[in-house]
Amino acid sequence: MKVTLTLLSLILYSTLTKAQSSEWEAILDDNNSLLANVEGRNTFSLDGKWDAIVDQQEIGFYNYRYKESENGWFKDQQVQQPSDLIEYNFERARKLNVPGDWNSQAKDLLRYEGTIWYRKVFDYDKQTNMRYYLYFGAVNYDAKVYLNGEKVGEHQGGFTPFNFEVTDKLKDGENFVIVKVDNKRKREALPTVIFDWWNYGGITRSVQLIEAPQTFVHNYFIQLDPQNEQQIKGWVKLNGPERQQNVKLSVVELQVDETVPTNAEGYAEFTAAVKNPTYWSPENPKRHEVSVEAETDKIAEPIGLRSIEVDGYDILLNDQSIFLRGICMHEESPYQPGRPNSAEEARVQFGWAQEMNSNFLRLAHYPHNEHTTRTADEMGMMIWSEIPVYWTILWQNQQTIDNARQQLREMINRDKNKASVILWSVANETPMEEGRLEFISDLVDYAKALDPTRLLTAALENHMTEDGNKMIDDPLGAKLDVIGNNNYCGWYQGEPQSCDELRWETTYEKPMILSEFGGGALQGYRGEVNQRWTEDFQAEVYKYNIEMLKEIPFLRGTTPWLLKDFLSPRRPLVDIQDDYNRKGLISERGLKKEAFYLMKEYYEEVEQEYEQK
Ligand code: GCB
Repeated sequence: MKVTLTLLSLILYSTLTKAQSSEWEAILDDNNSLLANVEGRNTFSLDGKWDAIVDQQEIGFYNYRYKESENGWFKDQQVQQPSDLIEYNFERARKLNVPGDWNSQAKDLLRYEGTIWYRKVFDYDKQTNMRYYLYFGAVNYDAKVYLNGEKVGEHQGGFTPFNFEVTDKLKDGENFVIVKVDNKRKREALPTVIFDWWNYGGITRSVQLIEAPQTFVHNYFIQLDPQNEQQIKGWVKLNGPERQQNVKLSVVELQVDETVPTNAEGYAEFTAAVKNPTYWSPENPKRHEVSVEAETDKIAEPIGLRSIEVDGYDILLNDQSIFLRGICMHEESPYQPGRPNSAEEARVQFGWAQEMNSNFLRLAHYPHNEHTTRTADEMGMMIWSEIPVYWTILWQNQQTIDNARQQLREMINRDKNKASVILWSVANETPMEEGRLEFISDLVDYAKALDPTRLLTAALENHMTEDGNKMIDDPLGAKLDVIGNNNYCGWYQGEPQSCDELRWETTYEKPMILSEFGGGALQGYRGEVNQRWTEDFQAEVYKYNIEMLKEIPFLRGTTPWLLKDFLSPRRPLVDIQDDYNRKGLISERGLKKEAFYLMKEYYEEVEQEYEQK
């Protein structure tokens, strides 16, 4: 284990710690900032059938002068007087499952982009001495939330969780939540108007009412100290009237029993020695039960301890040089279109990846369901998690900048205690436009300040040198720990058979992950190796790309594009694509294509090579 600290890293570390606490300070001061570890709390599920009104022109929100209406509209269940004109009725409305995208629940909603009003009526036994938060795992894209007719808040961004305190608005007895969900694509949004996946709308992840004592453990960050692998390090934040308390951090298995006093803001930092812990790894995804116990609240969570760092071209997990044998994955159910919603579905797809000898997943192109990252923790899959800064974002628009920071913050906040997540990615295939470098650099700095325990990456583009080599010299590379790069030799560029001759250069002495490569095939369609869309053509693309990979000296991981065919409106070719991006190694019905086995074989070789190191 590395224990030597240079002066430089000490200075850097203390600067980082300061930056870290100040960035977190603003977040933690916000009463509605994300609660850590929802799974570990007392919750009341609001999942199930919700009443849903499709409102294409947003008549429930704007009046006929296109002004936001103050008076009732769809945020209320009904207007009071029988003589009133009422043109909506939640009772008789269609029902939609929550969690769930609306597109896969009804034929007429498959391509719907607009507003749907959701309502859930529920009975609740409210306790007078408790506090309550309404928690949404994710709503795509714009959510306006009302409880018992009063607005509790809104949120933009389709893939991250959010919560609002509703203690004052929640009633003992019958309550109703109404959510206006709008998934219209917008130029200033993240992602913007064009992207290569289905724009699944709706309340796509679970909704829960969280119960907490008056003063409760709002948030905590507990990880192995990146500077000392014999110690855990972090902070805890209480919320409520009694913020100054003694908080006990314990990990029974590791004989950790540390009590720290919180300050007037309810905040305390801690470090605690851990005696020879079993480190989390894909081979042994060991997690330790960690409990955070304040005088008024207690919460526990299994947390894995591992280190992740770079050294020149190497990526070190627990000080061992590793190769990330990965695969990209969109968030779609294993056997049908639509957003998945269970750990079982994550397990099926991880099972496929592991069968291919993978130890790593790139969760494209947005933060996936928490089932996925939690399952990764359990099953020992390392994770690349990214925000949808994809293609051509409005780099200089303040609203876009703020929203990117918000989505990044929410992604990190939710998964910061998960050992599986080793890489945060801040962008995918972004063009060299004005404002782009500043925009993404700021995100890298922000992510580093929030989380100094993980590595930062982005999927960059490359260009050809005069000698016909591939060159990565994107100035953004200077900010990153690991260089991601997407390259489709044999599919978008050149013949498959030319790919093994391609040579790679980079100006950075950093590890590279080939974060996308591959080609499309319709499963079961066989033919010649030069016949596009056959499994044979796809296999040929993989065969020669794999030969190319073996010659890249700074390559430390690959995530081919991708595990499974997925729905995308950009793929209309009849009888071949039929709205599916066909670059999966597995079809949308779960059937493997030839190229799957080539990757499996390649990863087996790499695994053996790295075991011998
Ligand atoms: C890419 C994008 C990915 C697309 C893929 C493709 O470079 O990052 O989102 O789906 O190419 O299939 O073209």
